Amino acid sequence: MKVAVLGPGALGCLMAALFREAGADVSLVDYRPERVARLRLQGIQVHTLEGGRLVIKAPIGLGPEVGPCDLTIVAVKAYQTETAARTLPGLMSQGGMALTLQNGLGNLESIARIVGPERLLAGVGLLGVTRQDEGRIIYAGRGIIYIGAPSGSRVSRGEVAAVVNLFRRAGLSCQPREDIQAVLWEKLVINVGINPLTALLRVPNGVLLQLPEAWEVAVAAAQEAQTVAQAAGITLSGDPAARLRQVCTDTAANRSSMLQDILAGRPTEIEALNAQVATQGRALGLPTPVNDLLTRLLRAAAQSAPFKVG
Ligand code: KPL
Repeated sequence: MKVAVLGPGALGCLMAALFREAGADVSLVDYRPERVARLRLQGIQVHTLEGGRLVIKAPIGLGPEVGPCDLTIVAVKAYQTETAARTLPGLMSQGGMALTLQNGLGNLESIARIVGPERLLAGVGLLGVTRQDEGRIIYAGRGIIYIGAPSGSRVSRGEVAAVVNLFRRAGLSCQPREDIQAVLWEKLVINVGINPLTALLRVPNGVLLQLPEAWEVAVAAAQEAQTVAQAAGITLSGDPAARLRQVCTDTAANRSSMLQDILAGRPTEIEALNAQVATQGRALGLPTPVNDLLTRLLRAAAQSAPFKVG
């Protein structure tokens, strides 16, 4: 199976490196020629918390150099999905699949607008991976990846199983899910709790468990998201606080993706996370005051960057 990974961020580099290590035919795709040249030279460096370091030279190219691929993994930030999706027709083979492994809601819809829903897969990863620098990442938390065909997709169970096996051969723990829409929401419930709080307070995920006031806000945001999901007809089992606690424990040393974005001065994924909960809550007549406030604070944090003191 020929695979492209779209986006050389933390997750994209990790996927390309692990697939390449496992002998898969994988290429990393970027849109910036200077970065492609640098990454070709230096390779991808994967550091582990135990002090291990791997340098992997996976093929890296601009979109038009790479296709046609049987599987294209979209691993860009949610705010880049619309732009990245425009490269998909040139990357996907006839009958090829596109798999979004992104945070938040709205990515599937943006991709479907360009290539249609029929060959789409959604994936949800609970991994801790931090981008240290260009092409240099820390693999901080080994979690699970769920993959499934969302509604409107015609990807068969056998094809899902083949993709799941590809991930497993790369050493990742991966499971097929028929209810991937619910899994996307389960991850959203976690992200709306952990990401904005860790970004505002500038702490790794595990520290939230030691800050009772921050923890209460994180749990309240997650609970609002779960209520909105249920009102939207998505059945989520279990207690959001327990789920948050588990992920904070499993990825304790990890810097959330939103914290990494804030520290690097990049836009954050707040619009695909807490803002989505607020918008969908409003449409369903449900108040979401905690998600509203966190959305505003993160928007303000981004706007305040040029005025920072100290
Ligand atoms: O998905 C994540 C993120 O940082 O975006 C978690 C699971 C919270 C890991 O940090």
